[in-house]
Amino acid sequence: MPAITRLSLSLVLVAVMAVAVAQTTHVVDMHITPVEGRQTPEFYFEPVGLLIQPGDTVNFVALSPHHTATAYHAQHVKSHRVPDGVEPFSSPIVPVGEVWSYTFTIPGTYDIWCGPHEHYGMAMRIVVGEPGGPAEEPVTDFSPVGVYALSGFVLNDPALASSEIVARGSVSWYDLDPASKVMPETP
Ligand SMILES: [Cu+2]
Repeated sequence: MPAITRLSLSLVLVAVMAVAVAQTTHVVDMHITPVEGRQTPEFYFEPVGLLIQPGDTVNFVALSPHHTATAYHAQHVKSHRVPDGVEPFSSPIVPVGEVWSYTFTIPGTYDIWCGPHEHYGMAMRIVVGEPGGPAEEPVTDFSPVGVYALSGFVLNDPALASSEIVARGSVSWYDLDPASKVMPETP
């Protein structure tokens, strides 16, 4: 093989390896944690806010039963809170101890919810590359077919602003205002 061709091939291989190394796998745990003095436990993703890069994969790990990781997509629910061009996606109910993986390719802001626990505030935000898209708008319609109940308060928490997610890289459930995790009293 001529030297020049060997050199080109080496450069291509180095480029391919660099891309492979650049793709990171992140972990998001799906929790249920009892709260002292309250009948209802907390249902949450940890971290609840995460910055990743296009091409990165997130492993959603079920540490407790009956969780899904589901995009707020107009083909699932009324609320559309993923960037333009993203296909609807959802895990099945992830068995305890198992993992469901999704690779994010399109940049922007993604809001994700858990099918069985949206009512209890189990929602999260992932920024892929840089913020953008409909999830940049605050939740205003607390609809039974949209961003329902406590999940709307969680997604509106100042710590989940995408600028905060970009600045911190990762936002813990425990970084949120406790007031965002409790249903307001209904008269
Ligand atoms: Cu859940």
